[in-house]
Amino acid sequence: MSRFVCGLSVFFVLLTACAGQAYAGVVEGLALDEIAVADGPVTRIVAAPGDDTRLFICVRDGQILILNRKTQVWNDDPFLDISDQITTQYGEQGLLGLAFHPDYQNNGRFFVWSTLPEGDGPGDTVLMEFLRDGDDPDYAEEQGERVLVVAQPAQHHHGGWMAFDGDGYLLLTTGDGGGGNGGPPRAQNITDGRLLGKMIRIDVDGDDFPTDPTRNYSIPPDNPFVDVEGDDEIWAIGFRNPWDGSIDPETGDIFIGDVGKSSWEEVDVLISGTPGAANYGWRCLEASDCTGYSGCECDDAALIAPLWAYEHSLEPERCSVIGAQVYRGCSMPSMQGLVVTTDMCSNELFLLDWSPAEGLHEVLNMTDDLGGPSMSIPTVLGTDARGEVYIGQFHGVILKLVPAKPTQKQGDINCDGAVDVTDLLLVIGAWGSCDGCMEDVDGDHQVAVAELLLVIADWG
Ligand SMILES: [Ca+2]
Ligand SMILES: [Ca+2]
Ligand SMILES: [Ca+2]
Ligand SMILES: [Ca+2]
Repeated sequence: MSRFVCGLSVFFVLLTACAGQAYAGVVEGLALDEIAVADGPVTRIVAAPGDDTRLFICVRDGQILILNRKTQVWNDDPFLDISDQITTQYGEQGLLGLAFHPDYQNNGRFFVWSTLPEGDGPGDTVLMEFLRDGDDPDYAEEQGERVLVVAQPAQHHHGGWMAFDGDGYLLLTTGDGGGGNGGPPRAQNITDGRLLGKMIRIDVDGDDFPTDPTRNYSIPPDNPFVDVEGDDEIWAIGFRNPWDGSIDPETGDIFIGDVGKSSWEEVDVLISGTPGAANYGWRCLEASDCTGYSGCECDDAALIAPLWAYEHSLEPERCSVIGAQVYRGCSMPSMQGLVVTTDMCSNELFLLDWSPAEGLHEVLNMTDDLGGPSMSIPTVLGTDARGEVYIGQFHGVILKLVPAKPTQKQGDINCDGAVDVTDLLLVIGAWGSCDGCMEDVDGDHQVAVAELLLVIADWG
C-alpha cells in the first residue's frame, strides 16, 4: 500500500485537499529501471520533437550525450561538448538547461542554458542557440550564438528549466540570484531588468533589439508587462530556484519544482489560461510561510499558493524538490495527468493527483512501493518523446519509471491498447531506414522484419 503523505498532520496546507478522493490501485506496481550511467551529474534529460529514439542527456560539466533509449547504448561521441565554453567552478554552475525548437527536425535549432566563465559575479548565465550538424543528427555544431545573458550576483540559484509553450515561445526559469536572503528582493522586482527569480517568455524566431548583440530575441506581444511598467520578458515572478518543471502537452499547464530555503519545498502550477504576471511569493513567502523578508506582503491575495509544499524537518530529512513532471506517457495509462516529483536528500518519489478546478486531491508517497533500484540523489526529471518519465541522478545513474508488470505490447506502435491493422500499416508505411521514428521498436534505425514479427506476435 502506498503511504499517504497528506495524512500526516504536518502537511496542514494540504488537509482540505486530502479529504476523500481515494485513489487506491491506480498507481500500484511502479518500479524503477536503471537504463544507463552517465559520466557525471545529470542536469537534463530531453527528447527532441519527432525523435522517438534519442534521449539527450546533459551532464553538468558541459556535455550533451545521446542515449539510444531503446538499445540503452550511448553514442561514442557527445552530441555537443561546450565544457571549454562554460564554468563549473561551483556546484550549481555548468550546463543547466536544454530545449529543442518545436521545428527542430527541419531547422536543427536548440537552446542551452549554462554559466559563463565571465561576468561581474562568479559567472553569468547565458542562453545560447546551437545548430544540429547539417548531415548528421548525432552531432551539433560547436559554435553557438548568444540569445540572452542574465548577470548573476552569486554562484547558485540559476534555474534553467526550459520548454516551448503552445504558442511557440520559449519559457525559461531563472533563480533569484542566490546569496541567501540578504540581497535585494530580486524575485519580486519587475523593473530592474535583471530577470532573476522569474519565468521568462521570449520569441527566439525574431530580434527586437537589432543593435544589441547580447539580446537576440523578440518579445511576445501578449507578455504581461508589454506597454506597461515592468520588464517585457517576464511571464511569472516570485521564484527562488525553479530548477525543474514540465509543461503538460495536453493542457498547457506548467509545473515547477521551486527549491526552497531552510524549511519548505514547493511544487507550483501555472494553469493554462492564467494571465501572465502570476506571483508565486518568494521571498516574502517560503511556500505558505511568511518569511519576514521584504519584497511583498504575505497576505496579498494575489500571491499564488503552491500546489503542494512539504517540510524539511521530517524523517527522512528532505532538502530540495527535484522535478515536477506531469505524466503523459504510454506504458502506464492509470498515471495520466499525475505529477511526479522527488526530493534530492530523502530520495523519495511522490505522485500528485490534482485538477485545475479542485487543486490537489492527493499526494502518494510511492518510495516504499517502488520495485527495482532505489533512487540516490536525484538531480532532474525528464521524458522521452512518448512521455515516459526518467530520473537523472548526481552520480550519473539514469532511472526510468516503469510499470512493475508491463502491460503495453511492443507491437502496439500507436499506443492505443490494441495491436491491429493500424499498427501493421504503420510498420509497412515506415518500412526501411528511419531516424528516430516510433515504428523502429528495437532502435536499430530500421523498420524491418523485426518490427513486423513484433506486431504479429502481439496481435490482438
Ligand atoms: Ca539583437
Ligand atoms: Ca514593460
Ligand atoms: Ca495499436
Ligand atoms: Ca528496428
